[in-house]
Amino acid sequence: NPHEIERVMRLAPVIPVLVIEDDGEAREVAEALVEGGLTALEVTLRTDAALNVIKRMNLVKGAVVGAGTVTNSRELGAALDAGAEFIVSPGLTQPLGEAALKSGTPFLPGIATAGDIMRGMDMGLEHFKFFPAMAAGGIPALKALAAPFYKAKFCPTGGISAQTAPDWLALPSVLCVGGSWVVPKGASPEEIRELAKAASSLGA
Ligand code: 3PG
Ligand code: 3PY
Repeated sequence: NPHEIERVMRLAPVIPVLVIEDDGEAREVAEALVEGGLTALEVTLRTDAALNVIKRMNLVKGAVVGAGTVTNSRELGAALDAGAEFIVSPGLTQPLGEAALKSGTPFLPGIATAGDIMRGMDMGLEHFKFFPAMAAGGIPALKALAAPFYKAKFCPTGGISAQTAPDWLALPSVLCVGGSWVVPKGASPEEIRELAKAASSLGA
């Protein structure tokens, strides 16, 4: 059920956007994030290791592992075969939207304009990633878009930091934010756990 994405969006205030090159690190990164309170994990399909990362993170108790950067139905199929429990895309095309709905997997497509939202609503979707959140106009842009589409719920992602996340989370249309800041390149599991802890208490 595509609306089950709302359950994923409500697991924690922040969905870490993960770009992991080495699947040997997957397990300890996921464990650190879950220990810190972030349980919805978005593994982007931007590295050769990504599908193996999804498989390995799925072995971590409490982790709800999704795939990000899913841009077409071929990638959707690969992500689902790897065990992705939700699907995130930077945008929304008709072929991807239809394939995602047919799969029944919780689906969070990216939108940046009123037309994007209308295309999603035509498909019965009400939950969207606002991407790229800062570059597409930041909080004023999302507020303006959320006014006419008052039923829509958003996960802004792109250029959001620990410092700016609380302002986004204060918007009634925002259920969570996405960001890469909780897993900086080269960070140790301890550092990731601390960043996750701070992120999981935002907006509380
Ligand atoms: C991305 O595309 O990598 C995500 O939007 C995360 O962006 P960020 O690095 O700005 O958080
Ligand atoms: C994605 O990679 O899925 C995005 O939407 C950008 O973070």
